[in-house]
Amino acid sequence: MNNNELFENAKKIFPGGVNSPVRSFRSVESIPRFIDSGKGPVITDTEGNNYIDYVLSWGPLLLGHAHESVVKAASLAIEKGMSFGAPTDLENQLGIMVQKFFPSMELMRFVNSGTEACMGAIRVARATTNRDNIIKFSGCYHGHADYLLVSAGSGVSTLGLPDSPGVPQSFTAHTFVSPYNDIDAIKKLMASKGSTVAAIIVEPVAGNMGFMPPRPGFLETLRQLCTEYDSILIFDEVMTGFRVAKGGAQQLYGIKPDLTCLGKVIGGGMPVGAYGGCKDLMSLVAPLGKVYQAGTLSGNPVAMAAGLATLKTIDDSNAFEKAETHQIGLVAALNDLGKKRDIAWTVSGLGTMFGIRFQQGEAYSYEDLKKCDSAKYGKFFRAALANGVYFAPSAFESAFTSSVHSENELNTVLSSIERIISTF
Ligand code: KE4
Repeated sequence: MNNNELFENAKKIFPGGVNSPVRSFRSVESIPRFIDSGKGPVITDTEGNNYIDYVLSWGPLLLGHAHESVVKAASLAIEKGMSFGAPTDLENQLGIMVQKFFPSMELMRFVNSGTEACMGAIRVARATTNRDNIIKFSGCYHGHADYLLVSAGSGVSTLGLPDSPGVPQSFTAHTFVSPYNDIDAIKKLMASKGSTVAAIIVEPVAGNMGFMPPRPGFLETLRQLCTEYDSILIFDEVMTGFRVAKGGAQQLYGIKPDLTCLGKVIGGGMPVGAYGGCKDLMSLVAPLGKVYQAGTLSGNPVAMAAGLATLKTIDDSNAFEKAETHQIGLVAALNDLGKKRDIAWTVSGLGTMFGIRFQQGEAYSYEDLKKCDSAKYGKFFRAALANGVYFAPSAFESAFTSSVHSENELNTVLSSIERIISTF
């Protein structure tokens, strides 16, 4: 069956033919490519077309596709049994590796997704403060829990949804939204509501409204406000963990959140999320405390093995540095090309993630970003894809590099972009 036939079949089974909306290519006016395999920096679709991949499963694959040590570890785990619903040493080993890079996570809980991690963290924050209200920032995405689908980024923005139908008004009544990077706005909101706020949850570097770094002072202000009003500061590092730095944004900016959410890289491509923080807070979680959260496949040994092999490789090699070098080289070269060819785009990045925005100048808020030329991004995406380069199929997403994106890929990508940009 060819790609189009596969997609027609898929649409008879799944809404929009996909199992996650951002994969649908709807916002870039194209149809998704059905992928058959991946190796290193390259994915191959079912028709044998190769693409240099900058989505990398939306961030997890810092080591690229089918990394030898990850495949070997997962295969060995599979041969010993897929799942036990009982503790394994693999969970201990991965937890210790996570704590090595995120020492603020004195106690943690593995779950199966970033969504679950954010849900767990917010439940702990509400329990410890005995408060109901939370604050999130417009354009940030923290998974698809009902009360977080408010002014959310990622697929919600990609598809231009006003937020999701099916979420009762009462479920979002305790969710306040403040503009990202707006220090005065959050100070005002906390001045009026702070004593009722259980938690502020933030993407410390926003990756779900394109790539958007924090303004100087923004994260520090959140830390001060949470301390002042006894609210819990939650860093959602599902995307930024092991991406903006090995120890995430909390290491990069030297700010200690009360709770951290992780996902993506810590599973090495397998479904893993985690939330954690200081012992006092996490001791509230059942069975130690009364905050209930559970999961059949939480800490699944095969997923733990894949995550452990990934973090071990990051720990004892220069994998992260290689991926970072590629990001720096690519972003610089694309900005140079933009200046040389007078392209109205801004390419920016940090660590091993980056964003391409058809808009000039920095974007520091969701409002800024919404002014970008997403139609032009779609045209760029389609042209790049036709030339074997797979960027994020949405202007509201970030892109990622890996340790196996080498000079060779950089040169190939740049010559492809040079070729297509002349058609713009
Ligand atoms: P998951 O439930 O998709 O594992 O994680 C939710 C989540 C939480 N927090 C942040 C900062 C995230 O970026 C995500 C998920 N990211 C999207 C891409 N921006 C996942 C891709 C998708 O939805 O298919």
